Amino acid sequence: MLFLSNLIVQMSDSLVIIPTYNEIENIADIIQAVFSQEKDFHILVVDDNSPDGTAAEVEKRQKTYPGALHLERRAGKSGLGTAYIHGFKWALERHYDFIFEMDADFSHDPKDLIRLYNACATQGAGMSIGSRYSIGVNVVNWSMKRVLMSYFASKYVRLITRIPIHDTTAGFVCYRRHVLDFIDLDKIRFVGYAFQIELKFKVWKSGFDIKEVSVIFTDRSKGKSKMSGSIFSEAIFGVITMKWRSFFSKIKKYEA
Ligand SMILES: Nc1nc2c(ncn2[C@@H]2O[C@H](COP(=O)(O)OP(=O)(O)O)[C@@H](O)[C@H]2O)c(=O)[nH]1
Ligand SMILES: [Mg+2]
Repeated sequence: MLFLSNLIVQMSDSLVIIPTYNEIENIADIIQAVFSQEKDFHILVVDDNSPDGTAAEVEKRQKTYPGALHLERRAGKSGLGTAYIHGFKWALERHYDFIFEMDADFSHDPKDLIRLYNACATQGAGMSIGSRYSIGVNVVNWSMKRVLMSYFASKYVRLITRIPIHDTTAGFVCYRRHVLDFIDLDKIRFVGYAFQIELKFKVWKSGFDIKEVSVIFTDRSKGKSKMSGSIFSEAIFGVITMKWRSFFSKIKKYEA
């Protein structure tokens, strides 16, 4: 029976990628929360050798979730963007059809995973985005300064790029496999919020349908944010560079 239940677990079509750096206070709970959802999701944690032992905590739990909880360890802190690229490639080498981005810190509610999944699986989107700004501003516990920065950064990106998305820096996302397969992941250049913008821009320019699903984003209650001034300015200046480049090298359209 155990064998049978393992087989069932191993057959999930969905992989949730969680990048981690010093998330020891959150990692066990977030794993548990994802595995408590009604739909079976698999998890890949991409840890950058967190000094607090996040990876060891994941390893401990792998025995409880054989075949469903995966861990990739990288040598050192190399940024969220490259952690996701690593995770996407890992997922594409396997059978997953729906590939998710999610933070470890409960800012993204695991209950919304199924809503993102449905937007792709039943409503035909190539990419769905857990959006803070599609209906008003759905952010809880951030300082007013950070809400304003994030909100106006999103507006700014929309203005420069013309991308029809309200939350352009969102990091709660579901992709259909063929979308990530089509995008040239080796050409993604940015690391922080700019990485999130760049991917959305390329997916949109390639002609895929993107759906925003309204979610409530809650600031972390445990652990520390890794957001920094340099990540923010990468986004602000990166958008201009990205737009400029797009005039010279056209992004290929996907043909189904
Ligand atoms: N692997 C990896 N994960 C990272 C890195 N920087 C941030 N993260 C993770 O990415 C997620 C979002 O980071 P967070 O600090 O919460 O950013 P914020 O939500 O913008 O304040 C969390 O799960 C972090 O642990 C990194 O350099 N490498
Ligand atoms: Mg966070």
